[in-house]
Amino acid sequence: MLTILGDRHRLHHGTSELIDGELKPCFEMPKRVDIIRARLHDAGFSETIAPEAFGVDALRRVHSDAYLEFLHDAWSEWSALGRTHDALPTIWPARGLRQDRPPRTIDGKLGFYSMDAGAPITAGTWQAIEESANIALTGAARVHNGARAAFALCRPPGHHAGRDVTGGYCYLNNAAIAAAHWLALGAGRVAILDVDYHHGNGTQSIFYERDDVLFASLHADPLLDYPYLLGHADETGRGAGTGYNFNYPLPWGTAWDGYARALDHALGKIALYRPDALVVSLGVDTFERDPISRFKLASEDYLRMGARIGKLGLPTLFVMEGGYAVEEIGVNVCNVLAGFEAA
Ligand code: OKP
Ligand code: ZN
Repeated sequence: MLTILGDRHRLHHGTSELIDGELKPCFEMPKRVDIIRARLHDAGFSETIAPEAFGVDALRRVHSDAYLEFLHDAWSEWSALGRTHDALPTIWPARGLRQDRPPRTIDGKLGFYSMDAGAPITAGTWQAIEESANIALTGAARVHNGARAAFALCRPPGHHAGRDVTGGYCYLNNAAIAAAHWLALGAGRVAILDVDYHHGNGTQSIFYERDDVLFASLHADPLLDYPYLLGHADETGRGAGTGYNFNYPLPWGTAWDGYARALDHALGKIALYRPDALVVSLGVDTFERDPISRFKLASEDYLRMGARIGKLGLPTLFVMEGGYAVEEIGVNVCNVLAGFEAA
């Protein structure tokens, strides 16, 4: 399995996030990539390459110009006020507030472009998110050029980021950017399978009215868990996108049997769609000992997950999303890749 990885993710290391009403150390940390890299090496996945630079046009297929400009300039505008700690929003564009007049000052912009306080901006955030997107783009290009599959070791993750909104550790939607690139390279249909514990609200919203990208997501029921405000089963797409969005909200405590039933259903929908390529938003926060999640998948289950995805026989790009049981994240990710290759 070809892996695309880089070092600039290290420039993004948020200090704290709001958990249960307290500021606690960020779960989304550079060590996640270190552990995955070490395990890739031990598991014999030694074919690694650095990302190419794709430029802003590849990002503009998914994100608005104003949002990209905001992300690019946020740290300099924040630090110009003498602030040296992470930039976090203090207001959000909730019901009843205007969505059409971006504020001019940085505190207003942070709120306007955020869904929560889960995506701190630091001095190196732009460099890190730009490289993370380039990692996904390089992976899509490699698979388009004939590789059976690739693993984009993206960090920060991306699936909560919408066209013009950050949230849940996400800034640029790497999986969506990869899918859009595949279409630009000539693919007619791309499917995205999101197996992260949390619903991929950003990815869903980006492609909700389109029939050239099918989105299927297995996740904790949004009535119970983050992101709370999207991911129900009755969200099936709109306009041309009607019938191309599939959500599988699952209860807390879901273990392999219940998970596999939903996964098989999702894989069946993807097979019927006959996509030219598959992007997998690969979160392993479904793991039984994940510190912020409540599913019960065991490490061996990730072999089974990878094998089922591999049986589709599609050109496939795995894009790293979540997974916070840091010591076990490498084993779980490599099990998905090994199961895929064995299928
Ligand atoms: C990002 B990804 C739990 C708070 C959860 C945000 C979680 C973001 C997950 N008490 N905060 O989908 O893995
Ligand atoms: Zn997650």
